[in-house]
Amino acid sequence: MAQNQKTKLPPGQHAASKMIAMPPIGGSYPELKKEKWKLKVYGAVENPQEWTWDEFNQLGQENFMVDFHCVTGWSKLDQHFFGVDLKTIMGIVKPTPKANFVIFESADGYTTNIPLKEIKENLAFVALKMDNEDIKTEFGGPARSVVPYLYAYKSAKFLTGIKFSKQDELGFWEARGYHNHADPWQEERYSGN
Ligand SMILES: Nc1nc2c(c(=O)[nH]1)N[C@H]1C(S)=C(S)[C@@H](COP(=O)(O)O)O[C@H]1N2
Ligand SMILES: [Mo]
Repeated sequence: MAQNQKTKLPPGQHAASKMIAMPPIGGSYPELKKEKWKLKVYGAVENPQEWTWDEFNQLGQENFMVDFHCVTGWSKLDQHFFGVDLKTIMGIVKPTPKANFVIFESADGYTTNIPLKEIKENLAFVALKMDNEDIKTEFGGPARSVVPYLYAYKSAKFLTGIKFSKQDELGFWEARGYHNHADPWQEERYSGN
């Protein structure tokens, strides 16, 4: 497919030919079997949910082709995912007026935070397939969030919870010096810039 990659590559990034699995924060991969996996969506919402794998797979699913920018410098352009749009999820759980932030929670203890206003205005989804296959453990399977308009540390692997929160809660890397906003086009890599 012909494309002008330059216009898709944020400053300071280089194009990688494929996704690179970054080791999880704890060092070891959580064992998450689909049969036991659940996604809890809770907090400031009218209809909290705890979906099983089968239930979650019955929600409307879509294909996504997105660019994925890792803060360490590589970008995978045009990466295919298949999954459930956050807008579909929010249409069911219905965040209340008290909800200001979305906190993504992972089985390895990882968390990341994004303002709800931005989630409403940008693409964000829960991926269940990558390149038409189940998401491999090293890439965060069985389900991961993907928020392509921000650096990849805002995309939680091994996703098990989505909390709608009144207050901001710094995530794992956000609390350790990474930029709380993480816009790759503004090179918001570290807090303080
Ligand atoms: N649960 C979990 N999610 C995570 C991480 C992690 O350690 N644990 N690392 C983050 C970081 S820093 C990056 S760059 C991306 C890497 O995703 P990849 O391994 O699919 O490239 O996952 C993000 N999500
Ligand atoms: Mo990262």
